[in-house]
Amino acid sequence: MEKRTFFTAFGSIAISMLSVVSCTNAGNNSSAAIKPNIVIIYADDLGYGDVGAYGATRLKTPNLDMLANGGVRFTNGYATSATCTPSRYALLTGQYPWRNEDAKILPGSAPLIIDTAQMTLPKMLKEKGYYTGVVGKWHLGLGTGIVDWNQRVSPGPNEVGFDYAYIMAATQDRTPTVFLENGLVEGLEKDDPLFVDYEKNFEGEPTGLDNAELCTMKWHHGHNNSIHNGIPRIGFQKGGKSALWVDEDMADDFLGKAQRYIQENKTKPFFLYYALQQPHFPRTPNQRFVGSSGMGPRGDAIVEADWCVGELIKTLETEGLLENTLIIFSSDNGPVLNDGYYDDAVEKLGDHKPAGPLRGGKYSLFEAGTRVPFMAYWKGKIEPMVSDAIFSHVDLFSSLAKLAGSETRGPDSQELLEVLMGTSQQGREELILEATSRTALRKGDWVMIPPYKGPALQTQVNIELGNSKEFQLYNLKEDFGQQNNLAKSEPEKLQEMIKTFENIRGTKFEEIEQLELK
Ligand code: NG6
Ligand code: CA
Repeated sequence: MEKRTFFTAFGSIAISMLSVVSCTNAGNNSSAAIKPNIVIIYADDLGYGDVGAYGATRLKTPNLDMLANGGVRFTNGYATSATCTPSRYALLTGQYPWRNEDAKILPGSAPLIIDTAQMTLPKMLKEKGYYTGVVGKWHLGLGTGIVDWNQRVSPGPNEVGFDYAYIMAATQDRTPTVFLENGLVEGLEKDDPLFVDYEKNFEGEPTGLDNAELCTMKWHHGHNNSIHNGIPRIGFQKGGKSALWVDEDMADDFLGKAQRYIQENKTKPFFLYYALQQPHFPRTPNQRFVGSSGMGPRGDAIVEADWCVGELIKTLETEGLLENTLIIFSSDNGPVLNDGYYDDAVEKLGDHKPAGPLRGGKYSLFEAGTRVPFMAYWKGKIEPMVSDAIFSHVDLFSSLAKLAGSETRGPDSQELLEVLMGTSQQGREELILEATSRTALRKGDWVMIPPYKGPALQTQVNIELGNSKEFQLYNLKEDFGQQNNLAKSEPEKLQEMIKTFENIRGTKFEEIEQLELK
């Protein structure tokens, strides 16, 4: 009776209390009721062997190890390409990069290579109610041709699905050496406009080639155009002095923006693509990290990147978001020591193996080109485990779509959410690997690399590219380091692999070869 009276008298209050209770439950009960935040942290040129959890011993990466050991640590996680632009293109579009002939390493003046009509990862997430942001390295082109850096630069990240964008246009070694916030060069003053050119220098401007006395970092190959901060770059630029970045502060700049993005958007589901610039050239760790690895700037930059990841995790924790955030960490391609400057990476390497036990490195069709550290961490939701399933970054599109409740799928992207979450080990059956426009096939335990002309060794970077006059066939289960070419002793397997390769590529090998070597 009393109860009835209560409900009659306070009917509306009782109802609103009930809805408060159900909301709170939804908040605690992460994925089923509310959408988790998604953070993709993407390092630049970090190798399979550069992380403690993947076997590095001299190099300490406690925060990456926490993600790897507390989540799913993939041993067969792949970037789609052995270089940056194509890998990032596939990550954001769910499409293999070799389907787009513009998806190659781009100059800082290149137009945007993602069609603004194309479906993208951030667009798809936006449709499902996510706020979307990118902080860090872009390298997918900006504008439509001739860019005026003194106006809003468009189309760019905002036009392909990002609500917020704080980026460097291309790479740290390329002009323009400025940040853009939602298309506008940050800190630019009207009376000192910024100009960029990749063909010719601006009259009177010093270059690495002619003005070695102005360079504090010495170039080894390439990297001898405009000088900023004592570092000669690829590409020419003039003016925009107030907007030029300080290389040693770049990690702090990006981290600060990423943290602010999280703090400002914590009440809605958000997606953050945090694209670290380390350990790509030029390696300019902040003074706080100089000497921290004992391996010179490359090691120090990795220690710095690891610290950035730790700080970002702390922010998620402080904001009470860690249990409702899926964190994915990986790298856009494999490692390189000397990519164009003298910086002691080779001299101070000691016994550290950036590629771990894998053959090759950045630019290579061998495994170290594309197989990278890759882990998925979600506190309280993902059980710690090691997964040997094959998972490519191109699969993140469809897998995250499933997580966000979207039916949209990427053209080459397999929906492998359970694999990502560690509840299944059924990964991809096969995968096309790409390195500087050459392609190969991974299928099951096997890798087939078709014959390619061109040098076997890229001498300047000292990396085996995977080129050979012969077909190459490796069984990764028995031969992790790809030392025994079984193409001659396993002719049936070879034929099967060629057939699968041609089927996926949609063209005969001979035509592919001509296409890529012209
Ligand atoms: C190469 C650069 C290299 C690096 C790379 C892009 C020369 C000689 N080499 O052309 O230093 O910038 O492009 O790297 O210029 S990536 O990780 O962004 O793909
Ligand atoms: Ca890269």
